[in-house]
Amino acid sequence: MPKITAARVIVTSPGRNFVTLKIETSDGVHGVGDATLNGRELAVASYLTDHVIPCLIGRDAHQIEDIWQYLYKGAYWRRGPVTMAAIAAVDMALWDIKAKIAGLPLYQLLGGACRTGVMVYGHANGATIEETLENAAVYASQGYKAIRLQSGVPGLNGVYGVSKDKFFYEPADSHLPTESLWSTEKYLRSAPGLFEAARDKLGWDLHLLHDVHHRLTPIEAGRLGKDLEPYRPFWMEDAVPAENQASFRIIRQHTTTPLAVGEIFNSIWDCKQLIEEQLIDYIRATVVHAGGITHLRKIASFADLHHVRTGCHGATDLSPICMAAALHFDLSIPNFGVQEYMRHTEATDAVFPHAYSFADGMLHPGEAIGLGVDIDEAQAAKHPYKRAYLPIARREDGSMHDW
Ligand code: CS2
Ligand code: MG
Repeated sequence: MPKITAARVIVTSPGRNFVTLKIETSDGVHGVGDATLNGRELAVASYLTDHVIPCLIGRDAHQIEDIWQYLYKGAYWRRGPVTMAAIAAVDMALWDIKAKIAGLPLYQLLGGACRTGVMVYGHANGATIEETLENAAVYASQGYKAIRLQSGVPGLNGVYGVSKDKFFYEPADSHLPTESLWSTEKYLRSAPGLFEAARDKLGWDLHLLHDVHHRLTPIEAGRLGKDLEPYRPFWMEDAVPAENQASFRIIRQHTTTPLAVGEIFNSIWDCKQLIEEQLIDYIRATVVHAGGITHLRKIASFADLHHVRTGCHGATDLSPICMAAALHFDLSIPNFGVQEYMRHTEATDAVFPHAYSFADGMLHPGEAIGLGVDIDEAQAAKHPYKRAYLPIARREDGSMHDW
């Protein structure tokens, strides 16, 4: 049996912070897992180094399910983003090892490919509607079949999802949280115009998506969903903060716009009611933040029973290791919907050489054995950790709003 002989955490910041777990085995095979938790990276690094790695040494690397249960049940303190990102990193690395030993790309171990590729959506954004649509046209010309549209809101100094750099959106951009202004009224006035203009300019063949970033109340979300209906959006994402799952009933009563939620979910318990009551159409939980491939498969299987498809989070704060894991997962499940894809910078790609590739609006994980991604430790060492936070949002009266 391949025994776990060593494991270590590598923190690197090629433009933004990434936390990686590398596990070595007695067979000489190693595996990698993403453990990045944007803005709280070192908490997961410590959880792994101080509390998880000592318990892994000497274990059979093939026992993925047992190790998952051991780390989840054994901690006593279940769930939460730090715990679940740490477990996810172990899980990814162990699947990587198992697939490498089998000599197969991981998706073959997950049941094989259900599709020829994974449809991805890119991010078009701009300070104005015109700028956003110009940017969207660039994505369309690159072959994207699905595009997320975010635009600045007149009267607000900056909006989530609208980046300084058109192609490399990076929200965790400061050593202390920056502040942006929010007005629900102004936003609700401008958002439908973006989609009306988009259908005029881009036509009806593209899937158009929109992220509300937890900014609305359920009744406000119902109204926005209704206002967007004529433009047939693919989805409206994170319409409200989702701690209260029952609140999605109100949104559902008012609109047929498909709903997506879950990029910050950590486990099946965060979406059990949402899925069971068919209150959503897409679940956005990711490999890294929802307990790894092992747990995400459970969520996806449960979702499949309730007509809910997947739409995994894929922002740049998830490392190429998570992206590779997501692609193997996406390729192998029956109820895949879409995969978010924000390209990483060249510096990040140099730290994480990978086999996945983009063509015709689709990503494919490639045929390399394992996850098909690795960490170049010499490159990683060139980029030391740099504290970085996500911004916060305040309303016009100075009070805090959801981000
Ligand atoms: C966003 C993210 O990709 C998305 O849908 O919600 O960009 C989010 O802001 C970041 O991942 C935060 O870490
Ligand atoms: Mg989002």
